[in-house]
Amino acid sequence: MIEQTLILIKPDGVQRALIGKILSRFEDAGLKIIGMKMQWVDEEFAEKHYKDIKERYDEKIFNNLSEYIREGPVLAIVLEGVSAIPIVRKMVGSTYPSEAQPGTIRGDYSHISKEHANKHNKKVGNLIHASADEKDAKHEINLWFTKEELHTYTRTDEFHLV
Ligand code: IDP
Ligand code: MG
Repeated sequence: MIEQTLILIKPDGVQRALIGKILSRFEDAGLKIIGMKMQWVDEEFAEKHYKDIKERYDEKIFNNLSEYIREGPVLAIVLEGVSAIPIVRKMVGSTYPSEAQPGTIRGDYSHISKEHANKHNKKVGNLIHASADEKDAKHEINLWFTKEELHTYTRTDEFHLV
């Protein structure tokens, strides 16, 4: 099934100049970029984007995450492709860089551990966000993009992808 999913290159990914490398991986895997913008996140927007995090984690982790995502501009991208949601999650890798497999974006470009981050109240600088499932993807795409900001076009290699 053709799916759409939202990714964010978080402030550390932008500041470390990893935008090109990260986007290449998705383009190379045949995922189509159908929307893209650079934006600062404010507190209210962070809460909307991470609406379930307060229930899943404690207040301290949420505040830390909210600060992290507001450290600098983020790049928001909508990717489209067959089974895009789970494929992109696999390419992104585990939440905690120290646990993320080599070959994944988080595994290849970051290494902080959850324990270290929590002990020193540091961010888990894991470079990228990706929608977890269909419900989150829908919510996040609607939050970040209007219909007019999402584009339809054909990639020249598209016949290889189906
Ligand atoms: P995900 O980004 O892999 O989907 P989630 O559990 O949805 O992981 O958590 C959202 C974000 O919250 C993570 O990407 C990370 O930046 C931050 N986070 C998660 N757990 C911790 C933690 O234990 N300490 C600090 N930050 C955390
Ligand atoms: Mg998540």
